[in-house]
Amino acid sequence: MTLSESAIGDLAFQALDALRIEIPSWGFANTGTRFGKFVQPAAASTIEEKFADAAEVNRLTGATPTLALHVLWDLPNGLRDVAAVRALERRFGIRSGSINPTLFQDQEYKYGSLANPSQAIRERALQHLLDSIEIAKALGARDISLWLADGSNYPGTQSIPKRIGWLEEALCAAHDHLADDQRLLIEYKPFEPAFYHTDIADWGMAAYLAHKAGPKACVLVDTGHHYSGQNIEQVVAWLLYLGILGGFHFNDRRYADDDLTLGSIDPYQVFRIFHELHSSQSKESSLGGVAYMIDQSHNLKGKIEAMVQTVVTAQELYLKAALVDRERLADLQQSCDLVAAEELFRGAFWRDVRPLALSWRAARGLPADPLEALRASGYVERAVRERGGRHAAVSSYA
Ligand code: PSV
Ligand code: MN
Repeated sequence: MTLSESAIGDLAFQALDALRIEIPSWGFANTGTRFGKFVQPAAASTIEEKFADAAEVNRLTGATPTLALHVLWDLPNGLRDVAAVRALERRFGIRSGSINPTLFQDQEYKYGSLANPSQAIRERALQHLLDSIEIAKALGARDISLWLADGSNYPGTQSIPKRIGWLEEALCAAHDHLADDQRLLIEYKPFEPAFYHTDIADWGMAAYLAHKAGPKACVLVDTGHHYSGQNIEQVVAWLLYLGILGGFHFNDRRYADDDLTLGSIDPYQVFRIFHELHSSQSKESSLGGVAYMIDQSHNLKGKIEAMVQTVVTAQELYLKAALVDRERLADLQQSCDLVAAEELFRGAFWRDVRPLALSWRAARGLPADPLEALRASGYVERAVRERGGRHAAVSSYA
């Protein structure tokens, strides 16, 4: 390593000061698998409770000032709920983050939303997307994060090219509706709930649609939305190179969209993704920077605990990647000194950055050990007492 200790300290503080991660409102609510829900007594069931939980995570980690909202789950009355959300923002010191249109749960969407063969249903879905953009404007939220469950289950049952055309139309209309400083983030997913074809299945399709929609549209990478073995950091490097990476939904996975806590299965992959972000000459997308968001749903771990664990893991892995000696690495890459290059890279991954994170927390007035501080605060026990009675046992098997 050629970096001096003081340079390492400065880089570490810069990195941790810069890292802001958005947490999802739905990560605090009761969720489950398609076989049923395991209800947690401390789970949030109102938007007020979700804001309270987000504020607690931010108090403990100092890194999560915004909360992603899903329109039908959090603002079921649309624009009429905006004033109440603004009041919660002031009360809890947490701002609304990305606004996620909910285009997958209504019965009409059985055969798709923006790519449904029925013009009336497509129009209805587009209207929801436009309404979501209006909500984002009213909340001062920059990003509209779009994920569609659209696709089909059986070969020959839908026209793939027609559906591409319908998507293009809708996304262009949505793009026209954005304010100058807003962005449309297009998320892809290879399968689930559609199992034969998904209308936006990979980063290439998302990038094409973003390109067609206009300069304020970019791609959102959900780390769980890839086939096993896919080189996600290469996807990230390409999107950065193209200037079209808008943001992330971070989570970890063993098989598919498992929504596990970040780095729980493969921390090296998260490190490699962060390395690409730190290395990029064009960290900025076409408009604004890359938004780091978490998209997890904790069914077995305590929700707030799991969120804190993920944020702390993200901070540690981001820090490790920030400390890669990139100048030296570039020389080693240039001279094709493979083993030395790999050892430098791996060495940065294995560096114990926890003492650096600890000094950063001390300097910023944050708890030394956020998980321990959560336990000591009694926050979860209070939530159990206040919220527990409201959660009736829910079980379903579909
Ligand atoms: C879909 O699997 C997804 O990743 C999308 O981001 C949704 O908005 C989110 O999960 C919640 O269902
Ligand atoms: Mn997602």
